[in-house]
Amino acid sequence: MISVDYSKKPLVGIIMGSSSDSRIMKAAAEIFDEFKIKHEDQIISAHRTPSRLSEYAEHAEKMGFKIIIAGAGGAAHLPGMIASHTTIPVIGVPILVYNDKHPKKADAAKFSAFGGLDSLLSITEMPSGSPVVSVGVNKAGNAGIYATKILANEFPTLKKQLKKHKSDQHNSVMKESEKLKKEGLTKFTKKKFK
Ligand code: RP5
Repeated sequence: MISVDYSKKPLVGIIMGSSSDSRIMKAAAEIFDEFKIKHEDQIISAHRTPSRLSEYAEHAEKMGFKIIIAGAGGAAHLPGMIASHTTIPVIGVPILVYNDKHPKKADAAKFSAFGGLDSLLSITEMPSGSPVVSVGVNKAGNAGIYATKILANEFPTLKKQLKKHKSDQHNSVMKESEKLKKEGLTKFTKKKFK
């Protein structure tokens, strides 16, 4: 019997290494908002607030989170470190660092030196026995959809909504394709990317 109301009790924790990541991570929140899944969002830095890692993991377990979505850029230890503190499955979001929080600092690069590959490898190359799954660089929205799919195993309403989400995507591609066919590639592209 299902007793939890996922629209009232947060079953997902979204965390990120810095406020710089929030513009990317908001795509996950937008998916949850669309599906009316309550989520709790926090900043936890694996490097700047290391003591919060175990505290947060304990908090997540107490709250009964079923999934944690963790986004980080650069060295990106957050997803792996949280995963090492808890049995709750973690979805990592590698972030192509914006780092424009300190625009006046001489060494403030807008993007990480390795264009997000650094965080992708850091998240996916966890040692055997301590897994974290990862979406693509900056693909926080996919993390949201994936988490919704996991929750849908338990909540049939979400499964229905996901099916609709899929058919909406199908219809939107069909609509664009019709337009492209009617207008021809040259006119279509000129209008779309003017
Ligand atoms: C990482 O360093 C964060 O996840 C963020 O992507 C990056 C830059 O953070 P700030 O220096 O802008 O706070 O730990």
